[in-house]
Amino acid sequence: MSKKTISFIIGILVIIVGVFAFINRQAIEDKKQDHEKMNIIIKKGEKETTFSHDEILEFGEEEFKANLKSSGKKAVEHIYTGVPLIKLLQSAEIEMKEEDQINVKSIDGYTVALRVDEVLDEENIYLSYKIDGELMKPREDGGDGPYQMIIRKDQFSQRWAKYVVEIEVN
Ligand SMILES: Nc1nc2c(c(=O)[nH]1)N[C@H]1C(S)=C(S)[C@@H](COP(=O)(O)O)O[C@H]1N2
Ligand SMILES: [Mo]
Repeated sequence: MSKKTISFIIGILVIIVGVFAFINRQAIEDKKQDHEKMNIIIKKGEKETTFSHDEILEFGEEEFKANLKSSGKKAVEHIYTGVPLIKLLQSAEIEMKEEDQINVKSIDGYTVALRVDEVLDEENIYLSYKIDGELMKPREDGGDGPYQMIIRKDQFSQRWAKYVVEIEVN
């Protein structure tokens, strides 16, 4: 291969990597903005629905008690305010089969997988935005919000995703 050909190939590779980096950065930036605007995105395949905080409130908020277990600490009971997660999926007209998986994605890349039967239980899985009557602070301000997924029937909070931005069904 001539030097020219090699330079050409390297040039093309640099461009490809650059384009991917750009697309990736754009996707991260979009997610950050949704996080700041208190939006939640529901996704299945090509279909994407964005809910604002006001739209989420219309699903009817509920208050409930749940035990928060932080790592290295004893569980502490708190009062949470939120809406059942299933309401968002229903409103976005997401069809689910028994074997589907619901991936709850957070701004820090954390992902929690839920089964369809768990999500169908309205008294179990909530998209929560208040703790003890106060709006949850976003991650930048040292909070667990603006949204945290509360799984009431799960005593370990490992799956209680903090800073939730997107729910993807597949
Ligand atoms: N987005 C996000 N959610 C998360 C985590 C995380 O790293 N990122 N950690 C989980 C774990 S392992 C625990 S124990 C609980 C409580 O975390 P804390 O101890 O930082 O309060 O949050 C869960 N939710
Ligand atoms: Mo944990």
